[in-house]
Amino acid sequence: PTLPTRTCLLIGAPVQVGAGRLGCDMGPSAFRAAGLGPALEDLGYRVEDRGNLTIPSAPVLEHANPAIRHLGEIAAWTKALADAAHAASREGMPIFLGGDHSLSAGTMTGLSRRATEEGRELFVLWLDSHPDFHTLDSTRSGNLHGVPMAYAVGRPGFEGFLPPNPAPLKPENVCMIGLRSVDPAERQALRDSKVTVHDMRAIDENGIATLLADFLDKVRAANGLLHVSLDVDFLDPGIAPGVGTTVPGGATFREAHLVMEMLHDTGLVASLDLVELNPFVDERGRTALLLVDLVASLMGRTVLDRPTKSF
Ligand code: B3U
Ligand code: MN
Ligand code: MN
Repeated sequence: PTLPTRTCLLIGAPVQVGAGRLGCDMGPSAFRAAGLGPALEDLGYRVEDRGNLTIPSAPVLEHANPAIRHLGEIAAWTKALADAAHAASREGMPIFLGGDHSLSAGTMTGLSRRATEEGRELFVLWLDSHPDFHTLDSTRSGNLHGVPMAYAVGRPGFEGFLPPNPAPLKPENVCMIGLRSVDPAERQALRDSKVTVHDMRAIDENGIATLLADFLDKVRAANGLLHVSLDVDFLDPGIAPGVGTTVPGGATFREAHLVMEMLHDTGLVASLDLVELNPFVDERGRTALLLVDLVASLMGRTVLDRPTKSF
């Protein structure tokens, strides 16, 4: 099968205050400089670069948890991104160029609204070393890139942030692969939720293809809309140093490409977040270039011709 659309929409989201260090605001520029647009055009897609989103000057929002930082600004980004994702998802395949992972609170909200309107369900493949499953009450760092999944699935504790999503993502439609840095409060919350979680041990024991194929079967059976959220720290820091929170023992080059190739074969991917790229700590653009190659695999680049179904 081919992807449902032949138009890719590049949408920059230079949000950086959700992360613990500055620099993710340069991510959208780095993806462009690394040749993301031309790589997609080489594969036959029409590419529309919509430039970068901006937010109006945000109100200061207070919270009982004194660790929380930049709540008003992230609320403004979440709203802007939800609207952008909702609108873009009917025009083509949006690719969100982050920006830190707080942006996914917005993209998942907008996409689940779209899915509901179409009478379908949103599914999310979360490729990350972290689950980002904190609520505003449980986060210790106060960095809001640690909360987007909790917001998207409608966990309580976001009162005063934004109105709850009327059509939240179902936890049972979420699959996390690559986990290796999980805080105690997140671990407990994941245990109590229906989110599918695969840590690095699960990858080592089963192979990443088996874990992914099980999830993709579920998405296909439900005729779901699939969103992929790719945090750079899913990858091993040895191949992807351009991220503020490197965690050792991540996905290898070959595992990452295989995931992307399998996703392409399904034809189910409707939208993509590329998050946490920090060009300030990268080495001569190598992480941005690797991500461009991974997106090319996701969008159909192959080494040789293949029979249509490969797993
Ligand atoms: N769970 C920790 C660490 C973290 C989450 N996401 C990233 N780091 N990138 C926290 O700060 O919430
Ligand atoms: Mn993340
Ligand atoms: Mn992460």
